[in-house]
Amino acid sequence: PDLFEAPDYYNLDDLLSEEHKLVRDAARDWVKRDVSPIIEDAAQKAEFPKSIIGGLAEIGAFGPYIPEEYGGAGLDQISYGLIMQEIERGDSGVRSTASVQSSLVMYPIWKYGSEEQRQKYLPKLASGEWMGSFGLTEPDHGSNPGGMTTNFKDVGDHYLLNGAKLWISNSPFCDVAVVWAKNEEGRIHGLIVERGMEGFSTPETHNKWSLRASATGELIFQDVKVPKENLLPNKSGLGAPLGCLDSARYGIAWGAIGAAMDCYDTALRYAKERIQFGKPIGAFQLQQKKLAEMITEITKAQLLAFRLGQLKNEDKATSAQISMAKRNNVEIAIKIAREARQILGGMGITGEYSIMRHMMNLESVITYEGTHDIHLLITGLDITGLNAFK
Ligand code: TGC
Ligand code: FAD
Repeated sequence: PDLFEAPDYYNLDDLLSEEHKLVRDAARDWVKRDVSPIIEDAAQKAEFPKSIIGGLAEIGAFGPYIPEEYGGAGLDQISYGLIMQEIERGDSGVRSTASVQSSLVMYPIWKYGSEEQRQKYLPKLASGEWMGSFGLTEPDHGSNPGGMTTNFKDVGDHYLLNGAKLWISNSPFCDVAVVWAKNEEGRIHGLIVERGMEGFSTPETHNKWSLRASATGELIFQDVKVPKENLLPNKSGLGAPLGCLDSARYGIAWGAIGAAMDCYDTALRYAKERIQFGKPIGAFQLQQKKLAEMITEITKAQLLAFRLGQLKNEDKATSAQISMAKRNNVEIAIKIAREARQILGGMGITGEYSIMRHMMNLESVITYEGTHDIHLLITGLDITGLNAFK
């Protein structure tokens, strides 16, 4: 892993600014130094490695595009994407932690929050002093979050929150949670819930075979008294959480390329060194086909992500364009992981190499932030105007 070489078949680097490359290289060096050496062990133990929180903050992974006045890194969308790519080259679970903190916790507070909320939460989230989680999914409402039953009532000087969220990244250790719940009229609002509020608990979900280095759990609310100033005032309705998902899904479109790059790089190196029948296995046409198709798909994914990044920078990217890139790039990454694992033969199933871990992680990535099916149906709706969800 120390020798990682990033595939750049179509000279994408020529399109990047000096800042993009500096940001990317800083993230790459940090992943190489502080993530790759410890991540396999963390995944085997099913523990989130808290020691990396400071490093994530330092490379700008917490709020890359949040303005500097709130502690963010003030970078553009392509830098944000490149940071996600490099982190996911290390591990999708680590990228999850960064995605949630940036796009699902800091983003809604920045976009939908009051000035007081921004001042109170964003700097501490940017530095990693506080960690956040995002509660949208419920036991009975995953792909269809609009059906949620978590709810809050106005009881005079505060709200009373009840309900439960499932499959929540970072929940077991989060200090704050951005929670989506319906008011008495059935309108969805975001509430900032803080650890320590009475009636709020965050049990961990165990026995995952995927994303083992990321902590996943529940958010349970039993008559939690939420101060009125913790309601996000500037946007409500399902479009509010979906707007956060747009930003996180965009980051995943880049992140998945990182996982794919790492699998390709490992498989290419192995294919050149492993000798069978008197020659490197990379000399056999069947292995060349696998490797050639991998680099082709990685290159296409890079171009898709880069162009989407330009559109995001101009504030012109549509939700459907983001869905296409998330769906495509995660799919190519999972296929590359499966092929790369086979190139390593028996060695491919061990933790000596990162491929099997990436492969299992990507099973979560293809499911969360909108499943593979949901993103296809979003494209279907966009091109036909006919809604398969209703
Ligand atoms: P629909 O009627 O289409 O829309 C309701 C309102 O939302 C607006 N909208 C959007 N706004 C911003 N961004 C988007 N992407 C939007 N998509 C829709 C829409 O215009 C409408 O606004 P208004 O003003 O008219 O009310 O909603 P629907 O109920 O039919 O659902 C549509 C569907 C299925 C596409 C959507 O619900 C969906 O995307 N489902 C998938 C759920 C999902 O992605 N969950 C992710 C949970 S978080 C997570 O997985 C984190 S993992 C993080 C990690 O570890 O990295
Ligand atoms: P379901 O919605 O029950 O889907 C089951 C199957 O049915 C899928 O294959 C789906 O594609 C298919 N399906 C559903 N509807 C349709 C349809 N209309 N047409 C065709 N097929 C359909 N959520 C959060 O809110 N915050 C988090 O931090 C978070 N982190 C996560 C971390 C992990 C590791 C995982 C696994 C999930 C996380 N999630 C999180 C939840 C994630 O977003 C949901 O798992 C996802 O949205 C799918 O919901 P579901 O699991 O309930 O599946």
